[in-house]
Amino acid sequence: MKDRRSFLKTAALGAAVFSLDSIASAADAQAKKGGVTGKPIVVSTWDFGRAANSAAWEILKKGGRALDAVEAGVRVPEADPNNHTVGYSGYPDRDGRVTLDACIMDEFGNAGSVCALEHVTHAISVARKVMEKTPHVMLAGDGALQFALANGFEKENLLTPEAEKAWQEWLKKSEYKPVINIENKSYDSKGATAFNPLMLPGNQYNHDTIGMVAMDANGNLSGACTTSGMAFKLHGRVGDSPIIGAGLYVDNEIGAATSTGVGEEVIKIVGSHLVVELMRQGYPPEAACKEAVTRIVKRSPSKAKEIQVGFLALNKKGQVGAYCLQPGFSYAVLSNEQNNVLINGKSHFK
Ligand code: SD4
Repeated sequence: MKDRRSFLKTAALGAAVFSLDSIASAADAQAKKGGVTGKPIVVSTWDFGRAANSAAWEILKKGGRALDAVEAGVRVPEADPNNHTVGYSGYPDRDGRVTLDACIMDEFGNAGSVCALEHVTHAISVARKVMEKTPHVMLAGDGALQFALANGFEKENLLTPEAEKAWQEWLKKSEYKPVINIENKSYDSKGATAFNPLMLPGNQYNHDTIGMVAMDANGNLSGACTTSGMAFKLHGRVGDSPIIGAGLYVDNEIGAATSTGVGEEVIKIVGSHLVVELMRQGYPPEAACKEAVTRIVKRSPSKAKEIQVGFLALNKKGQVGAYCLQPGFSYAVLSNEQNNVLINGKSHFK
């Protein structure tokens, strides 16, 4: 049997020599060290994940279903006017239109999704309705809006004055560079070198998508992911967040994973599905996320240096792990043992 240290060494040599034996012992070692956080448990991306976790916990602590918890959880940042990367007050696309992407998945493998949805704050709840009320998985654009309005959602203006102002500012140069923030480089004294609205000093939330996965007291898993996508993107651009397997994946036998960052890179490796499949092979959550990040680096080493991508995973044992490209990716964990702690994910680049 190998200990955790030798497992990590083996892992560094690459997946080819990543024996299942070493993976299993690493998971056991993590469990012995208290890495198992048990059930119920909810985890979500970024610092705003804490408020979202608290809402989800209200349901989980009463023995409620993980699906209800993740929906309630991500509705918090969706409604937050100070959050410009999710839901209401999200930064618009380059035409000034706020378009939302979201998806949800339950313990039965059911899935629902909306992409490029306008005028409805709670894209996640529309995604859930798609899952529960239609034979489809995904509705897009006008069709998604039409469906939402037919199902009782109100038409709203999501573009707040603050977000509009940032867009107007961007229009002055209209530089088409919808880069994602790289957190540690966000607030140097000279400001960002390239204009990046997500880096504006004083912007309370320079973070991105909320991805949340949870396990309820019955041991069932669900997940939700919702975003306004990249600021000032091309109209019609859709990221990874509403794509089942890319931005989110749940397999109730194995675990669940979600992602944040530059969606194009996540889509190309079908990131969240990859993480869950790696966990099926025995990888602990962090190692699975790390391998997914490594694939992005291998595919496009120079691009990987410029962008942020983070994965967050929860396995059926209640173990949590994450890994990202750049330092600064945080995630929040709430369970009976973990009091909504904010953890900094380990990163590929230091
Ligand atoms: C997207 N993944 O639209 C989302 C945005 C995001 O960190 O998560 N940014 O590509």
